[in-house]
Amino acid sequence: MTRLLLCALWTASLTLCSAKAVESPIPIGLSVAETSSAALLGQEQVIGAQIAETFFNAQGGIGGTPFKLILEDTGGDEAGAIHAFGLQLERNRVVALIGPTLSQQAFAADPLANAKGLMVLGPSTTARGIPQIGDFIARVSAPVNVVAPYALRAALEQNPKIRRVAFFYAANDAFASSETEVFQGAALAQKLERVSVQKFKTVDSDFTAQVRATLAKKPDLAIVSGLALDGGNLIRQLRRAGFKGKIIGGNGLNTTNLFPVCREDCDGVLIAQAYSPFEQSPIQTAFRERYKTVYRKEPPQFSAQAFAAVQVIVEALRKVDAQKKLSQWALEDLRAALNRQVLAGRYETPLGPLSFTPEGEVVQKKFYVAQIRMNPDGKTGRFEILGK
Ligand code: 1QQ
Repeated sequence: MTRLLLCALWTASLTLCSAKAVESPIPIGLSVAETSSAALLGQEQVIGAQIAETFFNAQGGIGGTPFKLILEDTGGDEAGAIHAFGLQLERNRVVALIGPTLSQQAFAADPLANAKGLMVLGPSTTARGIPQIGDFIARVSAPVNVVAPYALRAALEQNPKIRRVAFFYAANDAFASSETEVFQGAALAQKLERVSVQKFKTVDSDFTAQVRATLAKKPDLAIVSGLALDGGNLIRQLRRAGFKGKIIGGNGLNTTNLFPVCREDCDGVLIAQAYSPFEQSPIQTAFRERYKTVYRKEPPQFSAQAFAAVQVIVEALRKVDAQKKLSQWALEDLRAALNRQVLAGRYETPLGPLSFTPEGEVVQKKFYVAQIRMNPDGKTGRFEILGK
């Protein structure tokens, strides 16, 4: 409204009157899975991103101008992500886009944003090949090849006698397919025996056939690459069928929302982490305290990564704003400058110091492994970071 009025009075100003000028508050898109079973993961992302929104706006936003997260739900599939990304690009005119939750969605939706010069910063996409989608695609979520092997090492430390490994993966999911490749490669590198590889789908709920085939091979470690609902059900059925060995869960099981699914059978599952609530740094403490005040538990990795994604965009926007006030930029030019600035920066985040390769891959130093500890009620529990 204000801009239209100014345009009428001041038609000579090209940037102000361009339909493509940057709005205030500055719109940053957040498109993750707020609905569908992928929301077991996505809801934690919304929480982390909104904590960052309040925190950085209280510091003055971007050079005194507030920013606003614009949410468009992707649901859990490719079509939902494509639809949400379209709205962010054209209707919401966001300066950058954080999302989607799943790599499977990113491979479908990211190319649309990339083609229009809109940066997509992945808060949780970990499959091989995400930053390579295009020049405008980056992620704060360390990839499976870097993170997953930590869980295998932890399992072997806890039980050096492990020899026979069974793998399960959701073959309809890009992340799970990518993660199982990494787990299988890491196991073979450790001279372990791959006794079984079972496929399923993220929509499956009955794993009888896969569990039976696996148990026949007498593994002493099972590694599950899927999402929270299917993966949780699989673990429960594996334990109910009598499996006593160790279980590693992949990144798709990295949430306390798993607990109502596998219940007491979640106990003992090992999951690698790109975040620890116990690292000491001012920003990590600020994030952790704000999270704990509301949710009364330690923050999960997906919330921390979403916070970090917002932080990266905000700090890069502040740098761009210091060169020329954001209100003076045409939207297309700002989107391009922001992409360059994000990749050039270094950020002190709750995940530790982050930077990016020129391709948009995150550079992060420290990783952890958590073990699930269920309470005697069989419903509640926590992720215990090992060796903290
Ligand atoms: C991916 C992931 C998800 C399971 C995290 C939410 O790592 O799809 O890449």
